[in-house]
Amino acid sequence: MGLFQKFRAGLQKTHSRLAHELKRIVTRSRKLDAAAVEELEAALIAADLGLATTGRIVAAVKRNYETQGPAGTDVFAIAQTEVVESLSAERGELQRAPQGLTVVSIVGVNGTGKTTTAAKLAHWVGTRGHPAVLAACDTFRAAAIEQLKLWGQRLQVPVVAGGYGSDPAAVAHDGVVAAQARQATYLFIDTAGRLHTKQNLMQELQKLHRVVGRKLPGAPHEVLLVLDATTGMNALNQAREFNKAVPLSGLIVTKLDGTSKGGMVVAIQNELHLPVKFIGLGEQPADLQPFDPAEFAAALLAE
Ligand SMILES: Nc1nc2c(ncn2[C@@H]2O[C@H](COP(=O)(O)OP(=O)(O)OP(=O)(O)O)[C@@H](O)[C@H]2O)c(=O)[nH]1
Ligand SMILES: [Mg+2]
Repeated sequence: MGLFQKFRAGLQKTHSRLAHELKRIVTRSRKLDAAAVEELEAALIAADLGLATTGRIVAAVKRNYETQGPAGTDVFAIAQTEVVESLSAERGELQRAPQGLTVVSIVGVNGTGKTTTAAKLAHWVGTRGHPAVLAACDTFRAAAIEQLKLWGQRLQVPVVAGGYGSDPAAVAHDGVVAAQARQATYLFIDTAGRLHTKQNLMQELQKLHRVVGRKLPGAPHEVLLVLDATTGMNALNQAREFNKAVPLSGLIVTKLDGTSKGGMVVAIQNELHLPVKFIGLGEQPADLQPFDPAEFAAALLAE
């Protein structure tokens, strides 16, 4: 399956609802009267595209209509262009240290998809010729270590783990040592789910990053916050608060296959000025994909 098809399949819920609405509005109101403009606005906001991007799309549609009339106004194409433009400010590639090991810390609130995403990322870089190691730094939740080990077995990625209740920073430290010994390109650190309001847990995360940085200057090279798309705009607040405690380098939005509000990716990137680096479109390893604004916009807004 090509990237567009993957995005298309994963964004099906958002796409079918949004496209259906847009089609209904344009076919019913060829004149684009005030009521139609309002409906257009409502449909875009319902997909969680956010006020800024919605405003851009509506303004562009109006402008186009005034200069070219209904025949020249392709709402789908205009919306695609505006979505791509509003996403183009941030660069979304997974970083790579200038030399040696690249350490990527995966953080977020409970259940957003951190463990699955860490495993999928290890697989993703592995298929591109970059060996990875996983560090099981969720030493808190029952079965969290086994869950990551199982992924490691399934994807043939080595997993560094300690015991339950052990210090996550110590496991991360051991992860760096093991990854360097194996000459791995990437170390993905799976951290425990935590609420941004729990100060002691945020401090634990800061300590983990400090310890890793002491072992390998420059690390962690990426701190990626995993957000669950089905939580909608709650994710925005999570991201703001996490970013205050541990500076983030990017976002990963998971479970886009489970929501009709996939436009939240656009709103969140615009609000936070943090790049969305990957998106999760399902539970299989290949369902994690690098975020490509053009493919995303095309899949979201195909007619
Ligand atoms: N449909 C869908 N499910 C996903 C996606 N990403 C993760 N999941 C599922 O979400 C559930 C939680 O995933 P985990 O990786 O365990 O989440 P976590 O953030 O590590 O959870 P905690 O460690 O408990 O905080 C699992 O059932 C995953 O299969 C996705 O992109 N799409
Ligand atoms: Mg987990």
